[in-house]
Amino acid sequence: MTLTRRQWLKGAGTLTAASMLPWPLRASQSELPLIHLQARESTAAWLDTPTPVWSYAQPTLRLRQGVAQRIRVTNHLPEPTTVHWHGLRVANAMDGVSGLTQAPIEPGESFDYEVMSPDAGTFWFHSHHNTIEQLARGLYGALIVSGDNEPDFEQDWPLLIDDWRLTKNGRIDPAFASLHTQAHGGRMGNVLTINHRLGPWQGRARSGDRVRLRLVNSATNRILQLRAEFPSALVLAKDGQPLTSPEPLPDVFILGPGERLDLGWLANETGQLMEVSGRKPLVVARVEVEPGGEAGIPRYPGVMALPVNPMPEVSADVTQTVPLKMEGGAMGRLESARYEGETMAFRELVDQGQVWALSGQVGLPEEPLFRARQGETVALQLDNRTSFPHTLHWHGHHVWADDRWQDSLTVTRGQTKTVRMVAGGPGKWLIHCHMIDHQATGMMTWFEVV
Ligand SMILES: [Cu+2]
Repeated sequence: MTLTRRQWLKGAGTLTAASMLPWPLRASQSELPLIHLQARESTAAWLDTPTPVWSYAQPTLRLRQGVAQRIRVTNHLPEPTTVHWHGLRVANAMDGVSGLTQAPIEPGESFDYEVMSPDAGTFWFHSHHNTIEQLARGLYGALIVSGDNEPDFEQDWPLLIDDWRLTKNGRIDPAFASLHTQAHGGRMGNVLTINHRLGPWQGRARSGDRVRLRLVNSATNRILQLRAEFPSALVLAKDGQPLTSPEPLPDVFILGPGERLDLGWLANETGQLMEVSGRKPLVVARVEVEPGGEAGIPRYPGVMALPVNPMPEVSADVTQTVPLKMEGGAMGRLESARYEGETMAFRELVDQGQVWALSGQVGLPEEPLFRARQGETVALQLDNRTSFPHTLHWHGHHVWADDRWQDSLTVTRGQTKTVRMVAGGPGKWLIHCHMIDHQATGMMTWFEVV
C-alpha cells in the first residue's frame, strides 16, 4: 500500500440532493431544537485513491447539559441503521439498539431521537445496527456535552482514534466477519485515523494554554496502548464522568473500544501521543507549543478539574449480586452455553457462528440477566475466564469501578472484579463486549429496570 504524505480528509463527502431538501413541517412538530444527522456514503482521501466509507455528514455533535435536543437521523445508506448515544443516560426508547429498543431506520427513512444528557462530558455516537460492518465503515462521531460551570480551556479537542482495515487497493476490507478472528482478539486495522483523518493529528497551543484532549477509542476491536509525552498531564474524566480529583496521567495506558479519557494539560513544551500496540509505534497526535500565551497560570489540578455530574449515590446496601462471567473464544475451554433457548456444546455453537458467552448465555437471551428497580444498587461480579481481554459496555448506565464511574471497562484475561451500578431509567438495557467481533459472536446480554 502506498501511503501518500499526510493527507486530510478532503471535504465531508457530498450530500445527496434529497438530504438538502427542507423537511416538510408537521402539525405536531415538537418545540425542541432540531439537529439533522445524515448517515450516508462518502469517501475518504487517505491514500492515492479515494476510500469509500460510510459516515455522518455531521461528525461532531454538541449538546448542552440538561437541555433536551431532537436529532433527526436520516438514513441515506443502502441498508437499515440506528444511532446509539454511547454513554448518555437517555430514555430507553432513544438508546438506538435495533431489535431491543427500536426498529431500525430503513433506507430513505428518518427517525427523531430526543436526547437529554444530565451529564456534561465526552461521549460519542455510532451505529448500533449491523455494527460489525457499519462501525468498521466509519459510522461514528464525537458527542460533546458542555456544562455551565466547566473551567475554560484555551484548547479543547476531541480525538477519535480508529484503525481501519484496508486492502491493497485502498478499500475497506469487505471480510467483516471471520469466525477464527472473532474467536481471538477480533479484526485489527492497518491504517490509523484520528477524527476520520489519516494520523497523526496536529494541534497548536501557546505556552500556558489549558488544553483538553478528549480521547475516544472508536476502533471496532483494538485496545489502544497509548504512550503520552505530555509532561504533567492529568486525567480529568473517564467515560464522560469527572474523576473525584484529577490524577497524574500514566506514561502508558490502555483504552479499550468505546472507552474515553479526558486529559488536561498545561501546555509547556511540544507534546505527543503514541500508539504502541502494533509492531511499530505510531504518532497519534502532536501538539506544537509556541511561546506567548498566558504565562504563569498556576499549575495545580484545581485549574482544570471538572465539576461533578449529577450521578446517583451508590448504596452500600446492595440488593442483588449478579455474576457476569465471560467465557468462550479460542483457548477458552467453554463446554456449553444457552443459545436461542437451547443448551449447546461449544462445537454446536461454533456451527452457529457463535463463540462467546456471558453468564452461560450466548447472544440476547429471552430473559434479562437481572431485573432491578430504579434506584437499586446492584453488584456485578465480573469474571473473565477467557484467554482475551474484553471491554464491557453498559447502555444507559455507568458502573462504579476502580473509584470512578465508567460505562466501558476493559477486563483483562483471568481478571475478576466486583463493580456496582445504580439502576437508572426504566427499560431494557444492553451489556456487551465493545469489541464488536465478540459482541457479534455472542458476548451480549441485557438487564431490565422496572
Ligand atoms: Cu470481548
